[in-house]
Amino acid sequence: MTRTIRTAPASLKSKIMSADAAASLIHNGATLGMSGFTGSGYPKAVPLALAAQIETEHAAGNPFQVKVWSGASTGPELDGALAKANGIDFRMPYNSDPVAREKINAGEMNYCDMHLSQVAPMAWQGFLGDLDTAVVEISGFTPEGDLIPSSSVGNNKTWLERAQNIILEVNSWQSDALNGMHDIYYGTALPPNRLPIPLVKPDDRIGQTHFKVDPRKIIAIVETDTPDRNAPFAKPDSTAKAIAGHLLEFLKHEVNLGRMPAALLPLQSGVGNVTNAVLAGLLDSPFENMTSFTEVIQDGMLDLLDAGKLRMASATAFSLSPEAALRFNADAHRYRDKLILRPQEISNHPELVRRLGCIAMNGMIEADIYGNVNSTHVMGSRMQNGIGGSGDFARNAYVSIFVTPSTAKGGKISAIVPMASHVDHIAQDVQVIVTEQGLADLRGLAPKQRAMKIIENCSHPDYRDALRDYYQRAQHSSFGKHAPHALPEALSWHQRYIETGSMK
Ligand code: 0RQ
Repeated sequence: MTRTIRTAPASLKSKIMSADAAASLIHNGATLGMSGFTGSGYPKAVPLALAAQIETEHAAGNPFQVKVWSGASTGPELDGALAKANGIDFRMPYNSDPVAREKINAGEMNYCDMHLSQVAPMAWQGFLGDLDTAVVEISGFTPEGDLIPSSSVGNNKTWLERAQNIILEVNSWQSDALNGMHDIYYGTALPPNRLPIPLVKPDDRIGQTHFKVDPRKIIAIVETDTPDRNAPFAKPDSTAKAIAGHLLEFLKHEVNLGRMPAALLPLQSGVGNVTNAVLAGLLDSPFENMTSFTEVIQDGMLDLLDAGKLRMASATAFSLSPEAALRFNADAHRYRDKLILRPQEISNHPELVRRLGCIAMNGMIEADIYGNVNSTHVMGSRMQNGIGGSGDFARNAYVSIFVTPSTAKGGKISAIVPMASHVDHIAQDVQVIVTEQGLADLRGLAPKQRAMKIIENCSHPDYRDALRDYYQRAQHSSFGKHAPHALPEALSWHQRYIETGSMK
């Protein structure tokens, strides 16, 4: 194992500068490829300095905006600060920052929400345009001048290769033990030269531990010592525990019927409190020797590793609470051999998700009575976060599961609606729906059979009669009787919420 060094090799020492000096190398209109995925491994100093610079330019009456590409969500020092400064003209492929969300929903920021596995290939295909500067956090250099990745890999390999210039932030807050944890695969190519990806088990290593970089492209190195965003998880409440309980019963049932091995299949778990609660539920389950092939490593996965329930996890990033991040940093050498971080085009690759047979578990905004799922657009028009990796996994999983409380906003919204106000996951990609009310196994069912299960098993009692009533009437009035709908009443629930603040 090569030794981690925090400081730049002698040949790059002249590139070390302040964040302000590095930010001044970024020009109005630039396209920036930022590191960062679910609040980990994003640059923290240069974006803040750039935001201040943008505010100064705006105060002087000068236009200044940039295009920001990333892995997924970043942190307040990046998306928050740049959005607040009105500094982002275009953002892709995922955002969860509240300030940026408001700008997007006010129609003031162009946002291109993409499947996370498709970002790097699309950058190589040229559809996204040129990349001016990569701004990438690393945890150090090797003595040979290669880059030791940080707490997320995301699209960094692609940004480092595609960008004309590179600004590096070397963050000494990141654990030394990250060195050796990553698996950076350099074998991707565009058709007609694309080859099978040689990964057949979640723990296979198919690449190298460090990023290659052309040192001539490095224009600045900034030293930082700042924690990742690390949002806390809520303690599982009774709703989350009930959802986890239904899901665990389902998995036990699948094993008993011989449809899944006793160690299950590689788990993919989306972000959020409910999916974290499911991981907590697995602690007390009979499953041993589990693996995970997923996007993010959450608190629940560290617990499963500690308990010896999870053998290993493959992801592209950490997404830990502040306490879990401290726990990881204090003991990172122990976790290192059980965790692999890969580029997101590999962690989320449809070929691999399908080959490994992942159990995909993702959150959602709403589902309709036929099982179409909306993960992104509240009331059909307001962007919450983005599709993230849910589509990469849902379409290709061995079994695709969506979880949600049956109501939102204190019961004023039903998560089961007559017709989804926006569809991210078509009914064919949605095999199981779970709420605290129960579980609907939709595999092999026709639309009308699905509707009965979803209404009876998953909807909240406050809305169940109204859903039954809608469905009955739709069967009489519908143009076609395959998946009956009463139009335009189908979306009247959403309109009622917009007009009165409640779907009731
Ligand atoms: O809003 O924060 O203003 O109160 O949505 O909802 O219940 O806390 O649930 O954290 O699991 O998020 C779909 C957003 C669920 C998430 C979504 C409101 C609710 C609250 C959050 P407030 P909860 P979660 C891998 C997979 C897409 C990306 C993905 C998500 C807020 O799971 O972004 O799957 N998924 N990635 O009040 C109106 C409804 C609502 C609603 C919830 N029906 N109507 N508002 N909310 N349901 C990870 C990555 O790809 C990085």
